[in-house]
Amino acid sequence: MVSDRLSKAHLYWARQSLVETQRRYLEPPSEDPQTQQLWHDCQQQLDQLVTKLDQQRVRVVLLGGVSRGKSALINALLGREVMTSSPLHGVTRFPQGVVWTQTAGDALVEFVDTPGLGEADGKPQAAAAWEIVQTADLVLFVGAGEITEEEARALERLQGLSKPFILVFNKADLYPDPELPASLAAYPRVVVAAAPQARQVRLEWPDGRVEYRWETPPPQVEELRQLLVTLLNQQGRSWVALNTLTQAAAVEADLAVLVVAKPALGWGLGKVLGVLLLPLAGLDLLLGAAMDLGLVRHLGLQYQVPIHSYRPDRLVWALLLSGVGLGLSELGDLWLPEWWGAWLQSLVAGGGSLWVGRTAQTYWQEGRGWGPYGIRRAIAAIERSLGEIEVKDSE
Ligand SMILES: Nc1nc2c(ncn2[C@@H]2O[C@H](COP(=O)(O)OP(=O)(O)OP(=O)(O)O)[C@@H](O)[C@H]2O)c(=O)[nH]1
Ligand SMILES: [Mg+2]
Repeated sequence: MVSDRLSKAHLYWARQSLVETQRRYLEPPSEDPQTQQLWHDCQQQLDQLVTKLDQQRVRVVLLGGVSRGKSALINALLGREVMTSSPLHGVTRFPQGVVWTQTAGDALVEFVDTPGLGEADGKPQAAAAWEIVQTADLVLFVGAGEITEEEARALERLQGLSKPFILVFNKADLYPDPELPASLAAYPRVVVAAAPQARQVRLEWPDGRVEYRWETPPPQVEELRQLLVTLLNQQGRSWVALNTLTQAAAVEADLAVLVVAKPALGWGLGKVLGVLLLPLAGLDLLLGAAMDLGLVRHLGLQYQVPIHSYRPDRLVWALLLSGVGLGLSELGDLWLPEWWGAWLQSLVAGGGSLWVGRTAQTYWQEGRGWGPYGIRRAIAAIERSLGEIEVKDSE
């Protein structure tokens, strides 16, 4: 678990990373109106993500099958009836958010209720629920009793999203000891009763009268509430940072394809001509190395990315092997007829340039995410410092 200071640092890092990304794509990459429109949309999305970060609001989305008590759980956590909860199936039709004014801690939290999954003819509702899950910083998956096949599929999909989530087993009054499939044993889970059923109690008075009354027990959500208070205040901001960066990475991927480096034929052609014309093998090698390095730098300038430490080995190997290949081809002069040797050298020189160019392109492209304040680098670092969610056993 991270401290709240580290969590704030994550938020700061994510913000810098977003601003840096926006700066990197400050100008539309071409005059083409379609490209300009796409660029504009992406910039707008990044603006929205920066605003989301600045609000520091942790979004907790409740997801689960119909009638599992998602809406009732929000009401129980808030201590007031905000969401409509009813025995009818499919009561919640659209995602709906409400801010949680906590008594402890200073993280701003928003609960989002979603339509139940698996309602007959409820495809658009389920799609809306999954769409909102994409924006969640934490997901509470609400089940009650045995996990159905539909719920197991939803959980599998949720696991694939790599978002923090907690399994909440509701209706503890009906299912006090819910069975958990082995595949989910590693996930944090809490058992609650958001709206326990009224039960009949028998009262015996001193005068011998016996009375039967219906009593509704209070909700049992304290364990979950405590867990949320602790988690959200300590690492809620890290989750916001992580989730915003993940969304920004998708936007950046869209932006990245708009910027295509112009083919740098000059460097390859210069190298081939030089190798053909220069009389000494040593000069060929020097020129080859200079041209390869020039090509790498030229591409780097086009992508406007600083030198970075993510997988430089591939580039170093490409440069080395291009040089070694050229060196070996020079030996062809010893046993090939004169012009054949020259052809071999120019072929190897050109091939080397092509390879170095391709590898450099990948290196610089990846550098956008992995360089200083790169989105990928920030995501990896935050993920490393965030631990698993721990739920202490109350027994
Ligand atoms: N026995 C029992 N019933 C509960 C509990 N929590 C909720 N319910 C009942 O379950 C029913 C469904 O609750 P909702 O809150 O509407 O469930 P939901 O998951 O929001 O349902 P949809 O919006 O239709 O998907 C209601 O009748 C609730 O009173 C609980 O802890 N115990
Ligand atoms: Mg509901």
